[in-house]
Amino acid sequence: MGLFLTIEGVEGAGKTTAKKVVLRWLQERGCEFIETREPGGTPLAEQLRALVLAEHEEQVSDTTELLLMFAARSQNLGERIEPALAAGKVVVCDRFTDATYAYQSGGRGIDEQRIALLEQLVQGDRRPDMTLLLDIDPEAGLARASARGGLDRIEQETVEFFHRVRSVYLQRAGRFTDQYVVIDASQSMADVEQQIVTALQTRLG
Ligand code: T5A
Repeated sequence: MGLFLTIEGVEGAGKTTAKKVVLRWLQERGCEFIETREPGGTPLAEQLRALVLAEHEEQVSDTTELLLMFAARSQNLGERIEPALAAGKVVVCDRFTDATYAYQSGGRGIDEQRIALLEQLVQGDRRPDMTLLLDIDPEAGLARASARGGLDRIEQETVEFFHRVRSVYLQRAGRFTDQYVVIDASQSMADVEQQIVTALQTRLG
């Protein structure tokens, strides 16, 4: 019954690059897959993404941000993720609820129990089968992201914010060892690619 694979990490860790490696690996093995991202993945969820990442004249409250992430997730799950998994496909998703724990709990300081409540409401028992965590020092990741272009509302947060985000990711990787594979994303692209391929071969064969 399908396989749900997510890719996580701080800004500029190389998730987009990693996703290409995963998709190529699946393609070479003739696996049926879809790719998606969060927030986003459907026309409505992409509109929510644009809203939550944009700068606004008013303050965006932490709870509003949290709810927009889960609103987009609900739409992506219902329209794309669940139907693909039910059809036996691999779903490759750039970020999912682990990002909410990392950013909205670690970064913003929202109690993780509140996130767990929304997780249950929106996802039921659905959790990723495998998560590739691209781990990099936030300063290095932000330098890569800045070199690429303008920064969105969340990317403009302080370096301390992203240290807290990274710390929650690493805590979760230590807790959910069946789900997570930690990739050293500070290495060269070729080396990161090799680590990803090894992880896929080890976990998925
Ligand atoms: N968010 C999301 C929440 O707060 N809560 C949530 O629940 C969810 C789902 C958008 C934002 O939303 C937040 C988190 C984010 O702030 P996003 O678009 O996925 O999420 O986030 P970004 O991290 O902004 O995505 P980026 O595109 O910036 O980062 P990537 O995809 O990690 O990085 P990538 O692959 O584009 O690489 C960045 C640059 O580095 C180079 C690439 O060529 C590129 O130029 N690079 C390398 N350079 C040297 N060596 C390597 N190994 C390299 N790998 C990549």
